[in-house]
This record gives sequence, C-alpha cells and structure tokens, in this order.
Amino acid sequence: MSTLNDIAVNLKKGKANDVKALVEQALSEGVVPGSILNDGLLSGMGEIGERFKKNEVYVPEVLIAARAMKAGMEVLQPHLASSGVEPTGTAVIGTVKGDLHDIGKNLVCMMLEGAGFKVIDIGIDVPAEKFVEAVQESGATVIGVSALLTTTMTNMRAVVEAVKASDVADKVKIMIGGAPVTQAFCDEIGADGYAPDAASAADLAKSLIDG
Ligand code: B1M
Repeated sequence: MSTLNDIAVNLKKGKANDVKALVEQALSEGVVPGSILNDGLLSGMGEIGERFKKNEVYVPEVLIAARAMKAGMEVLQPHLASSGVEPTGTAVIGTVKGDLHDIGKNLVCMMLEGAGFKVIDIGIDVPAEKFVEAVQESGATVIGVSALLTTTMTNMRAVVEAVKASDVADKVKIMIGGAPVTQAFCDEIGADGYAPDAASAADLAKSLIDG
C-alpha cells in the first residue's frame, strides 16, 4: 500500500504535516488503524532507530522524526482505541534523584513510543519510591531509569532496591542507561538490562516484556 510507504518515508524526513495528512488519507482509504501504525508510523520510526544506532543519523533527525510520529499518532490514536489495538506495553521512565539531565531520557521516551509503548514520563530528579508508585498506579511492566552523572548513577541502586522490596517486584523489569552507565554497573546493582542508546532501549524494553 503506497500510502503506508509514503507515511514511513515522510516520517523519516520529519515532515509532520505530511504525515498527519497521509494518516488521514490512509484512514479514508479504509486502511485498518493497526496497519497504519505498524506498517507506516512504526516502520518509519524503527528505521530511524536503527540508523541512529549506527550513527547514520543524529539527535536532531530523531527529534524531528519523533515529532512527525506524534503528529500522525494524534490523528490515529482515537481510531486505534476504537479498533481495540493495544499498546506494546506500558513503561515508566524517569531520571534518578539528584539528576536534572533529560535530553537522553526524552529520546528514550520517543523511541519507546515509536515502538508502540504507552510511556509515562515521571520527569527528572525522581526519588526511588516515585518509580514504584508510578508502576503501582499504571500497571507498567517496564521501568526505565536514566542518569548522566557519576554521582547520581549510584541512586539507580535505590530504585532497584525499592522495586524489589515492593509488591510490584515480580511484575516489572528495570532497564537503565545514560552516558556513565555500563553493563557491569547494571549487573552489580541487579537491574534487568542496560541499553547504551535510545533505540537499543526500545529493543531492550520489548525483549524484557517478551521474557
Ligand atoms: Co551536564 N554534565 N551537568 N548539564 N551535561 C554532563 C553529563 C557532563 C559529562 C559534562 C562534562 O563535564 N563534560 C558532566 C558529568 C560528569 C560526570 O559525572 N561524569 C556534567 C555535569 C558535571 C553537570 C553539572 C554538575 C554541572 C555543574 O552544575 N557544575 C550539572 C548537574 C545538574 C544536575 O543534574 N544536578 C549539569 C547541568 C547540566 C545542564 C542543566 C546545564 C544541561 C542539562 C539540560 C537537560 O538535560 N535538560 C547539561 C547538559 C546538556 C550536559 C551535556 C553537555 C549534554 C548531555 C546530553 O543531553 N547529551 C553533558 C556533556 C556531554 O554529554 N557531552 C553534560 C545528549 C543526550 C542525547 O545524550 O543524555 O547521554 P545522553 O543520552 C543518550 C544515552 O546516554 C542513552 O540514550 C541517549 C541517546 O541515545 N540514554 C539511555 C540516556 N538515558 C537512557 C536511559 C535508558 C537507556 C539509554 O534506559 C532507561
């Protein structure tokens, strides 16, 4: 279906208005909402994620593609809801206590949305118990914790401990990331996974909920 291909192509170029109009066009052509999501929007965003991982595109391109994705989703969302298409999963994302950096965390949110997740962004400087509360309220199955400072990444341990001590311990997986974070640190604090960049975070979240 060429309209779906056009959606993916224009999304990759970050043409928000065109993506919005093409989603409307696909709906009027009778394309099912799930197909517009998977074969149009997510297909384009997935490709941007892969190219970002390979350093073929950079943060600005990802941001404008995500904006185009959002424009398309605004049109599509009510149709998805009424046709019973479920999100891939729900993820609670925040930057650890003491840390105000959110550019990388916001990119992770966008890539997760691009992978079909419902994202609950709980912001910056988030204490460990807030992550637990957000999962209790939302039923999220993934927690994403970001840190950009060597002095604040240690607060990720408190998030892992708070989750493990809570009633959601068996229901949610914890992934961590941010410039100073490593797989070795992830193993040390007992988090479920580490992703080096935003696109890998979306892949990791999918694999964590698939078990
Ligand atoms: Co800050 N800062 N900063 N800063 N800042 C760094 C991080 C620093 C490396 C600069 C330097 O010294 N060279 C340094 C940290 C040193 C260290 O601890 N090793 C530093 C410092 C020291 C500080 C202050 C202490 C400075 C001061 O006040 N003396 C202060 C701390 C404030 C606080 O948090 N309490 C501070 C403040 C700030 C600003 C507020 C001015 C601003 C933040 C604005 C904002 O975020 N809204 C800022 C910025 C912009 C930076 C730099 C320049 C850029 C960070 C960034 O956004 N990168 C940074 C230097 C640098 O990195 N070159 C620096 C772009 C972003 C896309 O990358 O966040 O790494 P990043 O995200 C990547 C991956 O890491 C990963 O995916 C993203 C994209 O692929 N990722 C995840 C991130 N989170 C993830 C979560 C995941 C998975 C992957 O799963 C959940």
